[in-house]
Order: sequence, then structure tokens, then C-alpha cells
Amino acid sequence: MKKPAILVARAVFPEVLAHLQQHFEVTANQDDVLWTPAQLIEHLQGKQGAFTTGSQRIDAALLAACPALKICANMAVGYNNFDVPAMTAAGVKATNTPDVLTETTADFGFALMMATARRMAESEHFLRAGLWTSWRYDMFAGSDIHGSTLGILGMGRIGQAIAKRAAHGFGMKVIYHNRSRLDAALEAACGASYVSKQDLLQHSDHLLLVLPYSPEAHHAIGAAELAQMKPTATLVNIARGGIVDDAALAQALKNHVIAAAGLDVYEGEPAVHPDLLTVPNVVLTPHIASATTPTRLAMAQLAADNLVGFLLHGKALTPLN
Ligand code: 8YV
Repeated sequence: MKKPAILVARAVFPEVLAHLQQHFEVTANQDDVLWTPAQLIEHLQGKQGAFTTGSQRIDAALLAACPALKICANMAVGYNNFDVPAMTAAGVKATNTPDVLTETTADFGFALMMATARRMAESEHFLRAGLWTSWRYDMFAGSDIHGSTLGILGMGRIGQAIAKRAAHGFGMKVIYHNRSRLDAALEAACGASYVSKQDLLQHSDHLLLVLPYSPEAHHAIGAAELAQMKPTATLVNIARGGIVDDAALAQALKNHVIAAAGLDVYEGEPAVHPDLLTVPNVVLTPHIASATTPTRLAMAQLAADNLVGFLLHGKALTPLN
């Protein structure tokens, strides 16, 4: 029997590619060329499956041009690069990679919060620049994590994993805001209390954003929201670019409306707003919250298993539609 044809749109672990090649006729992109939408459509011709990452947009126009396509397996938990209703309408299965990255991403969110509050990047740049000549009582004095109030916007799996670290490991008071409130047992397990978005903004010493991107979440944190935060507060975004108005944030950091920010995601990434590059009180990382070798491998394997499960056995493991 002829193997189904699939496209692996970005470079992937060789062992995952080898696994896919056992089951499929694979067109791979191990040189990791960043295709334009038109090139992606060209490479998808005749393919029943696509292994995608957050950098490939799957929308109605692409679907109309790729009639053979039956499934797109995203190697990411976030799927704002997919127009899921359009995929459903076109009869194309969509899958993502939940759970396998939860703890790793929570670790990173915590690390970025700590680096931000304790001014690690700023102080390292100072040291590397040869500016460290003596001790001073207030040199790079930041804010405490332990015993402070952590606000979490978006209380899904990753938000809950961060809350547990904060409440049980660091004695933090955890407050959260989410579209829907967690049930009492889950709130207790996370050591977290539900508050309004306004209370979250006003009472958080550290505000972590972990909500999925949606049009409603666009600029959920802009100038008006930043103005409501404590001047000593830190803001950390490990969710998606576009949830924060990056221009407004850069301005707020410059004017010390809030103390500091930690960002792993950006509007229009990999481009970063030029003003963010010039303010010192921000820690900037290049979208690496899920980037440990075991977790990235688990994500790639789950995306591959979704392709195998759906195209060979009619059942995706982690479907979105
Ligand atoms: C991915 C992520 O690295 O899973 C997600 O939603 O943001 C990251 O883990 C990225 O989306 C690449 O696909």
C-alpha cells in the first residue's frame, strides 16, 4: 500500500523524522528554510498531512489551495496560527501538543519572573561592560519573590503549574483572573484565589501572563492596564505576542510606571519593538519557554503521533476539532 504523503514544514529532531519516514512519504525541511505562505502552499501540494510549528499560518486561503490536506499537527500547545473554524469547515483535522510542555514552561515562567524581579539581565550587562568597581548598598536592589503577591492572568494548565510553585514553594499569595473560575478543589490545590482583572492589576507584585491569544486578548495589557499596576510591580509575558501592547510597555518601563518586565514573546516576533531593546529594566528571551531538549522532543513526538494516529488509524491523540 502506498504511504500517505506528508510535509514537515520546519527542521525537526532526526529521530522524529526517521519515525515519520517509517509511516509516510516525507518531504522535510531540515535546512529550516522559512517559506512564504505561497511557498508553503507549493510544498503542501498532494500532501495529506502537515507537521507545523507556530510559524506556519493555516487559514482558509491555504486550505482552499491544498485540497489533499487532511491534518495539520502543530508542534505547540498554542494554535493561534491555525484558523480552526476554517479547518473544521474544510474537513481538516487540527492538533496541538498540550500537557507535555506544562511543567517546563511553568519552570521558565518562574525563572523569568525571578530574573526580572532580581534584575539579573541588567546586572549581568553591567558586569560584562566592566562597570562593576565597588559594592553599593542599593546596587541592583530589586523586589522579593517569596512572600509577595503573584497575579496570574490565564489559569490553564501552565498557570496552575506556576501557581503551585509559587504557593507551595515560595510562600507567595496567589491571585488569578481567568475567563472561567476554577472549581474550589482546583483553587485549593493551586493555593490560588479568584479576583477581577482590576484587582489582579492593582494587587499583584508580579503579574504573569499565561493566557492563550485570541482577538479578545489582543492588547489585554496596554497603557491603561499598566497605569493600574503598582510602580514596584513586574510584568512577565510567556503567553503570546499581541497580548501586551509592546510600545505601551516600553514607554511604561521608561517612565517607571512599573518597575520591570520579562518577555519571552513579542508582537511581530522575531522582530522586537526597538524601544524594548533600549530600556534597561526588561529581560528579553527569544520565545524559549518550552525549550528543554526532553520537552521539545516530547512535543515533536506528540505532533508526529497525531499524524500517525490520524492518517493511519483515523484517530488523533490531541485533537482541536
Ligand atoms: C513553541 C509555544 O515553541 O507551545 C507553544 O504554544 O509557544 C512554544 O512552545 C512555539 O509555538 C513553536 O511552535
